[in-house]
This record gives sequence, structure tokens and C-alpha cells, in this order.
Amino acid sequence: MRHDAPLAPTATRTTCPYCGVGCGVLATADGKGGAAVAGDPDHPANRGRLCSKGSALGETLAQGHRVLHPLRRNAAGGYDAVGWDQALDGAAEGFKAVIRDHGPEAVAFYLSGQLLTEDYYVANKLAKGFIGTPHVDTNSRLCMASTVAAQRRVFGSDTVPGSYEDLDAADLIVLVGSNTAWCHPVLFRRIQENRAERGAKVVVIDPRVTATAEDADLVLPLKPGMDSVLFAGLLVHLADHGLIARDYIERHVAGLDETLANARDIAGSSAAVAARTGLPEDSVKAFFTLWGQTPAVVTAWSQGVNQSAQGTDKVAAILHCHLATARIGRPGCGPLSLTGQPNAMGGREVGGMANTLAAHMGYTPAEIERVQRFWGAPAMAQREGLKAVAMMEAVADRRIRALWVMATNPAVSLPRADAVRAALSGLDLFVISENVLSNDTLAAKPHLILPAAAWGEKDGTVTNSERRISRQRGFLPLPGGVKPDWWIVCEVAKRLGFSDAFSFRGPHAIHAEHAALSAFENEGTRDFDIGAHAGLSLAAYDALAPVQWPVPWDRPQGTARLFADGGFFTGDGRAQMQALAEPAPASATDARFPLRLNTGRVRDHWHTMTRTGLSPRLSAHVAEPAVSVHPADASRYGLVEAKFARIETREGQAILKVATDTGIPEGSLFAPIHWSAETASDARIGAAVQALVDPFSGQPELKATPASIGPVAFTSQGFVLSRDAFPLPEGSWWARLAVEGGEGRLFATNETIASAMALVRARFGEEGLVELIDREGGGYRCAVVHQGRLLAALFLAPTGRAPLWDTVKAVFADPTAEIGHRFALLAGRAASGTEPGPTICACFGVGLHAIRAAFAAGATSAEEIGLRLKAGTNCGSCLPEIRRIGARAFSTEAA
Ligand SMILES: Nc1nc2c(c(=O)[nH]1)N[C@H]1C(S)=C(S)[C@@H](COP(=O)(O)OP(=O)(O)OC[C@H]3O[C@@H](n4cnc5c(=O)[nH]c(N)nc54)[C@H](O)[C@@H]3O)O[C@H]1N2
Ligand SMILES: Nc1nc2c(c(=O)[nH]1)N[C@H]1C(S)=C(S)[C@@H](COP(=O)(O)OP(=O)(O)OC[C@H]3O[C@@H](n4cnc5c(=O)[nH]c(N)nc54)[C@H](O)[C@@H]3O)O[C@H]1N2
Ligand code: SF4
Ligand SMILES: [Mo]
Repeated sequence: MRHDAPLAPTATRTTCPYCGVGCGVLATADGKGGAAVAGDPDHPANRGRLCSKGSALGETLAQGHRVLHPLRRNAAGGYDAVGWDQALDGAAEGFKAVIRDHGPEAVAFYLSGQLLTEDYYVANKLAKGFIGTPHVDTNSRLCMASTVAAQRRVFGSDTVPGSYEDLDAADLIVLVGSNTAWCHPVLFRRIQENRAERGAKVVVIDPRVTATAEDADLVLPLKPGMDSVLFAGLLVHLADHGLIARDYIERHVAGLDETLANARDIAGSSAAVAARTGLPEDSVKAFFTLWGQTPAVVTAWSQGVNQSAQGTDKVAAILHCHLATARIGRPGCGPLSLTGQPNAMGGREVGGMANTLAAHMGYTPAEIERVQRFWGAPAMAQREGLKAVAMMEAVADRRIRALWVMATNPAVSLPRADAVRAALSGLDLFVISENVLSNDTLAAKPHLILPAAAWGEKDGTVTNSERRISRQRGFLPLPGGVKPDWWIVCEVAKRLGFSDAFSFRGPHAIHAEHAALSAFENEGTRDFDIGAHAGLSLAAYDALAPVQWPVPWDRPQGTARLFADGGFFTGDGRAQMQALAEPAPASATDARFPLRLNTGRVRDHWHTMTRTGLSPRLSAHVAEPAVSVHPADASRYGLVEAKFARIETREGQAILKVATDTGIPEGSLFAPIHWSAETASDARIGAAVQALVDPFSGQPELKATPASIGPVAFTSQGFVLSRDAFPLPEGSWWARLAVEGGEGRLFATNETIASAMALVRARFGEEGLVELIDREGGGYRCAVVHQGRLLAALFLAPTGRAPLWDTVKAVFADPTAEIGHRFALLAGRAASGTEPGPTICACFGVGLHAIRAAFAAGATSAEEIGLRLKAGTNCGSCLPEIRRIGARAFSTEAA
């Protein structure tokens, strides 16, 4: 829904299920399974804004792809729908058998930052307290683990000290390894507003020049993995220029001298920093001076920092600079970890990770005993469990026999994804709680598929990047036999004999217990204290307003910032600086694999696309999986724009379309993580990613795998549009995408025109079929028209980009479009307007060509484009791209 649409008075206040910004959403069911959504003007995270993904939430609620009833695998390898009792009994019996034969540590849970806090709490409690296995880990291991490890080492607790308000009050914002414009778009808008209104400066540190860097004051495209060199160098600069806050250090921080000596070894001078990071020395000096002279500085980071074999050191190096200058816990300054998933933080709070216990406690004997006493736990885990990558190795070598996966798609998202998928198929008991009927992990054939409530149906809390706990509230009925995740876990727990500990009346009761544990024997010794929620009634829980923890019993209004006056959770109250290891990537490139494969996100897709892949609007920005490569590397390796390339690594391979991009440094490749076997033939990039991990956090280095690239030739390329699935010939490369009115596939093949014609006939017959065959030129176009409506179309051409895709897609989308001139459609003249080109503004559906035309017609700024076309005036996620299109228009004009 558009931002200017009227709000229904019956709207439900809830929270966006995508990124860790945690925007408040007002949702109104439309009575047809969908919903109208708008930003909640009263939510402090977004104050009414939503990005393209949040705005399109209403388009992702269709039930066609949902798993609606429990499914049990049968002897033939198919699935039977079973009742909940059978499914839950089956799960419980399966776990009992594995525990009996192999002990509790043969059982593992793999959870997700997309679970609600209450779901997460009961899953963690069941495994660690009642089954007695420590092997509970989560996709947060791939996401936030390095930040968790560094904050625990340096602060003594996993505490994000600041608030989003600091982004409004800062004079300098440093974005490290974060494509904020695309991945945390609403925060990026806040940063841009601060720039416009207060003149804040922005520095972007990323080997790749992204949309985030486009308006930045200083762009530092450093060599991959060299962030800790830069921040160690900054610490040296601060010391050498008398910028250390001696008083704060003396009272609140330990280890400065050793850390400084270590930093001098790593990054002695700005010249040394420049040499090691590959940055111009002037840029390094400019950065050091700017950071040193600006007291109100926020350093924010995301996966370019965390997903690294030295992610913990990278985070520590950033924390050191803020501690050394006492720029922490005060308005407008501090280190700010931008969390990825909507509830990565909640998962950390309940201790859903292998190396934490519950309520931010760890595995010291006193903490184990305390949690055990609080839970009345019969079989408390006694030591840290296996972290994600190690857990999957244990699945592969059958130390782990039973695995329960909830709300994550590890056969796509874990490194060495092929090996993961193979390992999962060998489990004695494999249970998945899911929303969808089909994904790559389900393709590994779990014994039980448990249908879980999805966003809009489920109820509970999430915590965003600034420690703000918000309610997710249901506004749709549970479809079919679907149940909330917490209910499913508790029912299995009861069948394992733990009724007393798992008979919760609802998520509010779970939240109340979680809150009570956070306050239990706490007395200010642990950061995570939400004791004010301990006695929360159902009514109070339902009315809960967004609040930042800690929320101890005597401070129900919450806490915006921590550590301005020290008070670290280290025992003696002093933060502990850490010496860093020598910065280096986990593995070296060589003659066979000379490039570095970087992986990450695009603006309008979320992870493995199980939701955003359903939205035609979100599928139009980046329609197909492409590898971005510098033009010099493209010519070096024989690659051609819009043709295809095979990426190979020591682990596996993928075939992607080629997109040249001068923002990609030479010597590296960038591939999106979103496409899976569900949505493309050969684009599951996780299969090619190495599984080497950080020694403290266990987080894998997902952005620097040694790789090679070479061209892949197909004789022709095209697209097919159909109301339902259309099979393509074996061996074709394809990417599927949601289009208005049905399904689209962009494809490439070595098949002949004759075989394309045969395929079309086999599927649709001859009736209503019109064709245009260019045997000599190697082109073929056909349309299937029934009762004046376009039912299907297949266009094939020898080279270059799929022809007329946008034009035919527009006709296909319009149910009222009369196909009067069939041959005109085949010739590409049927559409009313010109081809829109790729969608730039997802909110108002404005394409590249219209924006180019408006610049050509005299528009001079993104604001004027907004006035003329509305593009960029809702969520603003596309503003950096509109500016780039404008800049290109002007540079070609000038030339
Ligand atoms: N559109 C969209 N938004 C999302 C998500 C999504 O799927 N789609 N997912 C959410 C989740 S779970 C997460 S974790 C966040 C991730 O948010 P981000 O971390 O912002 O996203 P990524 O694209 O993974 O990576 C960010 C950048 O790290 C850079 N990088 C790679 N190596 C290095 C390095 O050594 N140093 C530095 N400084 N930078 C490096 C990459 O070039 C990339 O541009 O996004 C969240 N938001
Ligand atoms: N190479 C590479 N790999 C990466 C990354 C990278 O940058 N590079 N990023 C990593 C990061 S940061 C992340 S966070 C992961 C994300 O990776 P995943 O967590 O694997 O990706 P999703 O597509 O979000 O998977 C969520 C699954 O849970 C289901 N689901 C959604 N909501 C619910 C619910 O409420 N209940 C249940 N039971 N199921 C639900 C969805 O249908 C979907 O199948 O990928 C990681 N992998
Ligand atoms: S920035 Fe976008 S994806 Fe993230 S929470 Fe807000 S609306 Fe959702
Ligand atoms: Mo993430």
C-alpha cells in the first residue's frame, strides 16, 4: 500500500518481519488473505516510514505456497498429511529413541533470528534444560556472532550501548561493511536527513562501492578483511594526537597500553595503514582526522565486519576507538551494531546460541546452577555446544542424529551448502518447522514438516538493533492447521514428559517467565534485565509499547544508553581492550582461484526469497541472479555483459548472469545470496562459499572465498510468461520470478527453435497460438491467446538481453488487455507505452526508462523526479539509484 493511502481505524500495530531496524507497521487485513500496510507513525524506529520490502508486505501473504497441515514422510519418500497428535507424538518418539540409543547430545536444534523471542525461549529451554543437549545454535551464527563475541570480550556483556537517536544527533557517521541504503533503508533515510538538516558527514568503508557510498563524504574501498588495520591505525592516531580520554580510561577501561602496543605492530603509521588496506594515504589521514576531531561520532557496522575470519577482532578494534575517546553511551556517539534479522537480538537475549545459556548468562558453574534452579531443569547442559558450522559437520559424521530446524533455510544459507544438504538427508530424525511447502532444506526430505504460523498470524515480541522490544501482533486467522512455533515446541516438550515446565497459556506467559529469569539473582550484575515485565498480565502484554532494555522492575520506561559512566559487566566494572591477531583473510588466492568471491544482498529481496519472491513489485528491481564484476576483469576473463559466467571455488560452483560494475574492485566478484534451487537453475551461491570460521565467534568468512570465473555460452536467451509453471528443456539456465498474473522465467538454452516450438505445442496445443519465426536470425516468438487474453508467451533470441521482456510482461499483467494485434505484440508494438525497464522505485512502480526520460526532459535532481513521477517519495530506498541515473545523464550530456 502507498504511504498516502488512508488508514483503516481497525489497523493492528505490529512490527516488520524483515530487517533489524524493527519498523512499526500498521496492518489491516483486506478480508481476502492479503493486507494493507503502512508505517506506524508512533513507532520510534521508523516514525511512519517503511522501505520497499516493508511496503510490499501485503503482497507476500498469499497461502498457495504455505504448508497448512503437518506432513510425515512415508516409506516411498512422499508425504502424508497427518493430524497434530500423530505429528507431535512422532517427533517426541523420534527424539526419545535417539536420546535412548545415543544420549541427549545426539540431539541438536538449529534456530533462527526470525523466530519470536517467546518461540526462541521455549526451544532453548527444552534443549538446554530438559533434553540436556547444549547443541542449540542459530542462523545468527552467520550473522551477528562476531559482534556478540567482541561485545562479550570487551564490555563483558553482549550490549549495544546506543540508540537510533544517536544517528540523528551525530556529526559523523561511519558505516563499515554495511550496505545501509539497501539493507537498513529506514535508518539510511534517518542518516540522510541528519546530513541534510544538520550537515553530518558520512564515511563508508567497503571494498565495493555500493548505493550507500553514493552520497558519502568519504569513501574508503579498502582491501577485504583489512578493517582491523584501519581501526588499529585510528587508535594509534588518537593516542599520538592527544585525543585519548585519560580520565575515562583510568576509571573504566583496562588494557589500553597493551592494546596500543599491539595496534602499533599492526598499523604503525598512516603510510603503513595505507599499504595494508590498499587505500590512498590521503584518504586514511582524512579519515583519522575527521574521526579524531568529531566528538559526536557513530560507527555502525554489519556483515562486512561480522562475516569474517577475524570478525571478532574487527568489532573489538571499533569498540576500542570509542572507549579510548569515551565516545560511548552519550547522545550522538557510540558503536552501533546494525543487526540483520528482525529478532537476532531477541535470540541473543534468550541465549539461543551454542555458547550462551539464557538471559545473557554464560556457561560458568554458577550460571549453569542458577538457570537450572530457576527452570527446575532435570538435565541441564553443562558446557557450550556446537556452533552452526561445527554442528553441520557433526550431522555429517553422525555424532548428531536428530535435528530440529526452525525458521531458517540452511541448505541455502550455510557455507558449503551442497555438503549441508547432503548431511541433512542422512539424519535419523529430521524435523522442520516451516511456513512454506517447498524450499531447498525441505528438499533434503525431513521426516516431519510442522506447519508454523507466519508473520501476520503469530504473536510475540522482537528486539531491534537498539535493544527495543516491540510486539508483533497477529491480524490474520491461523490458516488450515497451522500453529505458532512456541505451541509446537511446548507440545513436543509435554510429550517428552515435561508438562509442568511447558504448560504456558500463551506467549505472554512465556514472556513473563523470560523476564523473571532476566531479573533472577541479577541485582545489576547482568546487562539484560527486563524485570519490569516479570509480572506482565495478558492485557499489559497486548498493550506493550516499544521499549528499550534494560527494563528493570524500577525503570519500566526502559533505558536509552549504557556505559557513559562505565559500569561494564566484567566483574571489576572495567571494559577490557583486546590485543588483535595479525589481520589476514582465512584462505589465500592462488593461480587456480585468483579472485575473491564476495556475497551479500540486493535491495528488494529477503534472504532465500520465500516471501519477497512472491511479490512482482519486489521481483522487478533485480530480476535475476547476476555476478557483478569489474569491466577490466570481465575482459580479462572473457566475460560479456548480460551473458553468463561460471564461478568456481574449492567448494562448488554456480552459473550467474554477468553484470559489469566499476564499483566492484578488480580481483573480486560479488554475488547475491538470494537465489536457491527453487528460484534458479544454478545460482545457489552458498554451494561455492567456504566454511572457515572466526576463532572466537565461530562465524564463517562468507565474503572472501577464493574463486575463479569464466564464460558459459548459450546459443539463445529469452523469457517465458505463463499463468502456471512452464517446463523448460533440461540443461537450460533459468531464473523464476513473480510477475503480475502468473510466473515468469528468464532463461538461456542451447536448444533449437524447433525444440522450443515442440515444447510450446506440448504444453498449449495449437489453439490460439501465434508465432513469429526468424530461422535465419535464430529468433522465435510466440503468444498463446485465449478469448482475446494473453495466456502465455515465449520469446527467444540469439544474443544479449531478453528482448521485450518488460513490454510483454506489462500486457500479460493486465487482465483486461485485449490482444487485438497479435503480430504487433510479437513485434513488440502492442504495449501502450514504452518499455519501463527495470523497476527503480518499487513503491510506485517507476522504471529506469521513465526516470531517464524525465532527466532528459529537464529534471535536475532526485527531488524533481519525485515531483514529476512520484519515484522515491515513499520509502526512499531508490533515491541513491535515482541520483546515480541523474549523474550518468549529466555526464553523458557533458561529454
Ligand atoms: N534488502 C535486504 N535487506 C536486508 C536483508 C536482506 O536479505 N535483504 N537481510 C538482513 C540481514 S539478516 C542482514 S545480516 C543485513 C546485512 O546487511 P549488510 O551487512 O549491509 O549487507 P551485505 O550485503 O551482506 O554486506 C554488506 C557489505 O559488506 C561488504 N564487505 C565485504 N567484505 C568486506 C570487508 O572485508 N570489509 C568491509 N568493510 N566490508 C566488506 C560487502 O561488499 C557489502 O557491500 O541485512 C538485513 N537487511
Ligand atoms: N554466502 C553468504 N551466506 C549467507 C549470508 C551472506 O551474506 N553470504 N548471510 C547470512 C545471514 S546474515 C543470514 S541472517 C542467513 C539467512 O538465511 P536463512 O535464515 O536460511 O534465510 P531465510 O530465507 O530467511 O529462511 C527462513 C526460513 O524460515 C521460514 N520462516 C519464516 N518465518 C518463519 C516462522 O515464523 N516460523 C517458521 N517455523 N518458519 C519461518 C521461511 O519460510 C524460510 O524458509 O544467511 C546467511 N548466509
Ligand atoms: S527498514 Fe524496511 S525491511 Fe527493515 S524493518 Fe523497516 S520496513 Fe522492514
Ligand atoms: Mo543476517
